[in-house]
Amino acid sequence: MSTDDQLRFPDGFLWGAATASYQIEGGADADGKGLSIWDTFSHTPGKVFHGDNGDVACDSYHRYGEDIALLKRLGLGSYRLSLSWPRIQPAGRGEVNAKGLDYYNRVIDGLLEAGIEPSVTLYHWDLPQALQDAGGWANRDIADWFGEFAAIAGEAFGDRVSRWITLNEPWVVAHVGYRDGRHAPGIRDAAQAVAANHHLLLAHGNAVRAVRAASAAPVGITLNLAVERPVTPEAAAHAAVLEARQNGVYLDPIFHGRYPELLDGDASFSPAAAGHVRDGDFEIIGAPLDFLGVNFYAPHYVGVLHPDGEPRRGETVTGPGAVSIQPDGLPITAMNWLVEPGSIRELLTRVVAPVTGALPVYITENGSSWHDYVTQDGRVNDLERIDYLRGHLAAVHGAIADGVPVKGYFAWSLLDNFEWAEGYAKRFGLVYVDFATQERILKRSGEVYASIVAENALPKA
Ligand code: PNW
Repeated sequence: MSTDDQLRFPDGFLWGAATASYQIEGGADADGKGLSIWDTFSHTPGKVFHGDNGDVACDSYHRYGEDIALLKRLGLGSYRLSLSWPRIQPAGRGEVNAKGLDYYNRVIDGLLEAGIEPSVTLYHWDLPQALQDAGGWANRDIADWFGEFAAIAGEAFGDRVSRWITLNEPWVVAHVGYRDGRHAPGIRDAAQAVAANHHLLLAHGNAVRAVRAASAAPVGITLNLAVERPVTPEAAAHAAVLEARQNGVYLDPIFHGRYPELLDGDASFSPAAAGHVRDGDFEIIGAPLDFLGVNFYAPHYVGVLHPDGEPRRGETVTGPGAVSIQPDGLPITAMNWLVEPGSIRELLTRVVAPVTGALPVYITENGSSWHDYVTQDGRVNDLERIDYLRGHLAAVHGAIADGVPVKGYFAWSLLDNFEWAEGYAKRFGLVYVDFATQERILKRSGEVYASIVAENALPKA
């Protein structure tokens, strides 16, 4: 698999890039689209850095042809895009907006013409506002609403989509949207968050069944899984609880038909303890999958809170008696996230593979944000992103060598875009976007990625 000077990836390894509807499309009220919770949230003063919103974003609603040309220039085998639910069902239930379906038909057909496989995420956070008005993910009925939406998408696109992802990062939806309120809908309520956790899983299970009824393409879910590293032996118990709260509450129901034992009795983190589980739920949630999608950016370091109850410099309290720590000596991205490539190999070998076994795994997102700028010669010399990319790909290669069946890698992101609560201030793209002119400039990292993709190998250098 490897020669002296390069790390070769397996034949057929799938190379891609990812985006999400609200982060790139714009066209916020074009052609009958309904409001999403991100339209509402981003237009609420104080919620998003600089008051930014996704009204225009990368204008991909109109410029998708340019985006497809960029994917082709990168030589990618697949594009991971998401569907805007309120573009297709403006009220979230019932009536279907034909013009919304038409947009995705144009994108999907354009990708196929360019020889690029569409990998479609059904839900990447832009919930129809009308459904939030009915309780959103905290209302159990959403499992049926989402099943209906998945059936519509399956029937419309199922003949041409190459793989389906039901949900993107349900942990972020429940935890960041309903528990700490940093994302739409901006709710701070542990009871709603733990309900959302369970309803997201039921919705996922219903969607698996609905798309399978309409499409032969493989189906999976994308989870953002945590690597919690204890900095002392005493911190190990805290690390295990934090991993159960983020990983176990999704992996265990999907793959083992139960919530994590470690959280038994904790009604603010275990949907079982909170009384949300009904007979038959785990049969729905455990619908067999064709792959697991994994998003990964950075590990966390966990320590024990000082006995005086005061977090020390660089520490943040993350649970009873537990703190997260920024260890010395590791680079930190513009998001304040640590750079430590070996952690993605640890994730795949220690966290993922013991649960998923022979099931194919795709890295559906991995990438980094830096303070990119255009130099006088019109280039973007994002050397930090190149280091991050090479380091993480080498570590993914290592996990494959360890026996983890990783079948593909999607860089986050194709384009600089609307980075949620951070607005346009945080750039993750392989392509720089000038948001004043919509000019797109391939960064040096994009050139490097294109050569890795063309070689199906990473130079060891
Ligand atoms: C993921 N957090 O988001 C998403 O899937 C992308 O849409 C996003 O742009 C990307 O990673 C980079 O942030 C996350 O606050 C956003 O814990 C925030 C958190 C986690 C993931």
